[in-house]
Amino acid sequence: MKLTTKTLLGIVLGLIVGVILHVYFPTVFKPLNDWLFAPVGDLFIKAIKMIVVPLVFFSIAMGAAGIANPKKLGRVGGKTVLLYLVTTAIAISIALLLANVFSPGEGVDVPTPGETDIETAPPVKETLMNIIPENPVQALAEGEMLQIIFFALTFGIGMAFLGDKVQRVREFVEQANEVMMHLVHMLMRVVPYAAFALMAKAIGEAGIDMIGSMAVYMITLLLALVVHAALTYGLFLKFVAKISPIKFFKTMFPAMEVAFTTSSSAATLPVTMQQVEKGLQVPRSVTSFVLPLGATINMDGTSIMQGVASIFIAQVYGIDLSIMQQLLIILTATLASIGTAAVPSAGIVMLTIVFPTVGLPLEGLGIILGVDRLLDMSRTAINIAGDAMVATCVAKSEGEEIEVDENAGIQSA
Ligand code: DAS
Repeated sequence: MKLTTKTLLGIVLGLIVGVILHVYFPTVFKPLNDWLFAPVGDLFIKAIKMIVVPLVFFSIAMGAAGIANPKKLGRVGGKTVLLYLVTTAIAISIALLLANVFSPGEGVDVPTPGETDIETAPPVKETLMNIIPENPVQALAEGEMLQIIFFALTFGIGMAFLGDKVQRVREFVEQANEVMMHLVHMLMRVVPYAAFALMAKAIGEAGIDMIGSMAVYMITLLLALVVHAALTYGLFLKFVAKISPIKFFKTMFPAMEVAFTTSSSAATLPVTMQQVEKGLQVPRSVTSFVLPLGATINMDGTSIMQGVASIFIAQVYGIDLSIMQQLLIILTATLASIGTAAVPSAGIVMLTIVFPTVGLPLEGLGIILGVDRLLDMSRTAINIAGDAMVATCVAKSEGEEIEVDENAGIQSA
């Protein structure tokens, strides 16, 4: 049975068990939660925490090394990275705006886990002042995520500038990154069981209201994805690439379909390239750099999930996030997108960077994990659409003629 199907089954069973226990057998729920649901959920969260520090370091160092060398980056690369970071920041801003408007987490009250509360999060100014780690080893040991990101970015930039002189270091980082991505893949195989336990725990604790809150969370996220694609991409396509957004999305639909079904930008890359080159007439000289880079470091859909999820979990635990903290979410999620692997559910793992930065308990992952598989499919489709949009804008800015041929490339099924 496919992982997606198994996860869906885990979600539905968790929902049913949670409702039955909460409504009819509350006395039975507590021991079951103490001995089954909570331990399974805690072990899964601990496994994510185990892999996130090396995963973030190696993936962000790899991402930075791929973009940082001005000699290689050049004009096209500079424009590409700038557009990727700008559209990601816009994506998160849209996510935070809609999440504050729809307030998906209002109305349910889940007890904040004992050892984590908002007071432990340092003030934003202090966090930003401490972004440069005085002792990178200590930062890695203590899981200081923003410091790890900064160190990984500088390490990757150093690798890029030294080029072939540090080929063996680069190979080590590449292989270590492969290992960490495989661990993510292995960890995701237990998602169906973790989703069942965490869903039963969440519904058993918060009751039926939680189902409604999760529905609002999903709707808010999906709406933010649509607004970002229609508004942000629509405006860039119309006024920068000077092509019809409707024709763009019709041409990219086959690639978005593959992204939706695979939940992997990396697996979709060959189809993305085919559609952008044949359907949008973007030359290989642009696609060969912009699209593989985008699949690695540009994930607007993922950043939207991280923005909406942060507000949702803060509201569920009754934590008020200041505007400054929400701005810190934009910075952290934008930087985290550089390191998010282009594989299924990678975005949920990278939430372990965003949450601690603003003092949100990682246990909140358990509340959204259950429904994440469905949302991963949608956000991955937006991730690749963003890559294609930037490739089109960069090609146009380089003087290439963009003629949309909707009938070229793979026809949608
Ligand atoms: N599934 C990831 C991708 O391939 C995105 C994510 O997990 O958020 O783009």
